Amino acid sequence: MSNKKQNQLNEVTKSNDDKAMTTNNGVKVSEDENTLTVGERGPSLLEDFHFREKIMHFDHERIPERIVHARGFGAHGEFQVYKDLSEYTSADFLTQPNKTTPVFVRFSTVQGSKGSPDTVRDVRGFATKFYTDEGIFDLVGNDIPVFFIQDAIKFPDLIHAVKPEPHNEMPQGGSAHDTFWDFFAQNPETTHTTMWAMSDRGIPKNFRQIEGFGVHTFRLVNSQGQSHFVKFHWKPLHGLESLVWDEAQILHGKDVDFHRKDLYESIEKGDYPEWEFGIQVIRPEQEFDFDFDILDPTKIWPEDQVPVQKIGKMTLNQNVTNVFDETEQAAFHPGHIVPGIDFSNDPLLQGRLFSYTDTQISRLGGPNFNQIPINRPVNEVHNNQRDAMHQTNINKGQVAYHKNALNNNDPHTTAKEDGGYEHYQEKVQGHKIRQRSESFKDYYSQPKLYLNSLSKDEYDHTVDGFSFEIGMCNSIMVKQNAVNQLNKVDRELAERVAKNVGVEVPESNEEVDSNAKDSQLTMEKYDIPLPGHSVAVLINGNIDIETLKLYAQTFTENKLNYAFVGQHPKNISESFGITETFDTAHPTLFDSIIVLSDGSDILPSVEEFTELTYKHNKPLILNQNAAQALSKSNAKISLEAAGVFVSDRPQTISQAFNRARYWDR
Ligand code: HDE
Repeated sequence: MSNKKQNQLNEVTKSNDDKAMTTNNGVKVSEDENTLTVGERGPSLLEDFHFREKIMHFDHERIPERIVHARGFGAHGEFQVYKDLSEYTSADFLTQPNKTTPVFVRFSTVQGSKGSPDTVRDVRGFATKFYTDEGIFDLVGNDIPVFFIQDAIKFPDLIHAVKPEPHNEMPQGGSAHDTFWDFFAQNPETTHTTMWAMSDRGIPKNFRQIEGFGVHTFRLVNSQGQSHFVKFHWKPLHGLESLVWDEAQILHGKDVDFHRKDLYESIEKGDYPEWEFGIQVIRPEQEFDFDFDILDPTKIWPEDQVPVQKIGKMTLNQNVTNVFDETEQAAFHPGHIVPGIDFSNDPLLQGRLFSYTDTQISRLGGPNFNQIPINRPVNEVHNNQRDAMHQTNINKGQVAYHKNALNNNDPHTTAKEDGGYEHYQEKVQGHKIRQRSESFKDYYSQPKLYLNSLSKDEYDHTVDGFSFEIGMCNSIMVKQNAVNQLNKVDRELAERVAKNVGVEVPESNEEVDSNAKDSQLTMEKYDIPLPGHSVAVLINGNIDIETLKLYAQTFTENKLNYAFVGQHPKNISESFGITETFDTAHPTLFDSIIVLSDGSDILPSVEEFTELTYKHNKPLILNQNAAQALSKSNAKISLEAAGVFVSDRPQTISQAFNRARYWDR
């Protein structure tokens, strides 16, 4: 994190080291084990102020969780723009390549409550707070570039449909239930985003390897007042990866913290997650040049038509000191923008501009949430707002109004030329109506574009995603209606899902007649770098320390994470040993395995580990002994299959692990 925000946080960071315990009023505490009672076995006394204060504070430790995106994890970092973008914007942090802007990012799931598993099938929130010198810019985005609905007035309906059903509060952390799929079928604008969520994008491998999208169309405005329409993107420098659904489900139990742990540990180790910041730009005169409406948040701007320009880089390089104080109290808001950035008329964005401040008032207990350290801008704040719950400033002076003569009219306003925020002066005319624009009503072309652009494996996984989720519904009517919707996009998808969930294939083929593709929609466009890959080395029998050292050295050279997994924990040398056993380690927690055997029979746990790694299409390296023994065992694997390497050389990792999954196994 860069200095400015760090210094500000340091000022309020408290350590207990070498400190005497006190009450909140600063009185030193002499005893913290027993309440004040009359005699050893007598009743407790109300005058025990230390006890009452301690319990009272504890009773109020929790605050309401976020109504959506309750489950999340954050980290600090910094952002730097590559070049001066003053052609498009006057924003100081986008025009000064020498400047480092502190950021705080919170990743989240949407549906589940605060304690729900990380690896559920869901959209992921990707919210970034830029602490710029001109105030806070929050980019409150997701890892999927489109949203389920087009108008903010439908948000409560969407969320009521996807959240656990009210009569039994099930299911937790997922959309595989009747009300979501009923909403899907009755509200066709949901089709595009649902297509993404049912594909591999819905089950990301971790937070480091997701893309991020501002979703809405914003404006960039330059110092001459010229505006361009823009969409914001985050492109991960660690590639894009997903889980396999079976693996994700096992992880719900094996490690509910799978994603947050990965982020936390990567940062602790110094393997800092990084993204490039990108913009797609549409000139004002091009607004109506496309076969979609650029204000419709259920549409992408296909990158083959409007390429993403990479304009900067973000690095997350510091974990929080306290998750509640920072991550839980972080208050993001799409309405937090700075000079040089403005809104479009996207009706979903416009509604969000009300919701986020409103929700913080009940979640964070009043309108002064901006004074909480994580929410404070790094530049100074001066205005005439006063009082209210949890005021932590001491506001000096007699005057708290504008305009005034008593205080020289301070705090004074600032002209646009000197950095005052002025809204883009868009000319708007019309009748007051409640009506969806006709240009928003093509619900199916872009879902078809998405499906056409997937690889065969990605397409098959999407069929599986729909089949699981719709298959989990109880109502035959809901299942049939959902499949009828799919039939309006893609006949094959509808036929396969109908068969898998046991409903009728719709009579007529209503699919979108288009083979159009976009090259940037498949996840396979990214290479997967070796650093950060995690491998479990399974020790079957006695493997000499020199061999293990050789493997460890190769892993370290290539920045891999690794664990030696054996039957019992054992310190082989001072610096390393068998750190994990077959009881604590699990194949879903690693990206790949290497099996080293001394020629003895394969242990049942090694066999199980190997089979599951194989089933989840991950790379396997077997030494000659292990390969021989496994071929004689009952393990359900084929040594000839893709991604199974027989080798005694640690260097085989660079060949074996350059693909995350061998779908063609
Ligand atoms: Fe949100 N959303 N949202 N949302 N959203 C919230 O704000 C809301 C939408 C997103 O890590 C809430 O502080 C409405 C789109 C993220 O703290 C709430 C509408 C996108 C986060 C809220 C939307 C998002 C939220 C809940 C429709 C992607 C988590 C707690 C008009 C572009 C931020 C809170 C964090 C959180 C309302 C739609 C992303 C209730 C009314 C579209 C990443 O204010």
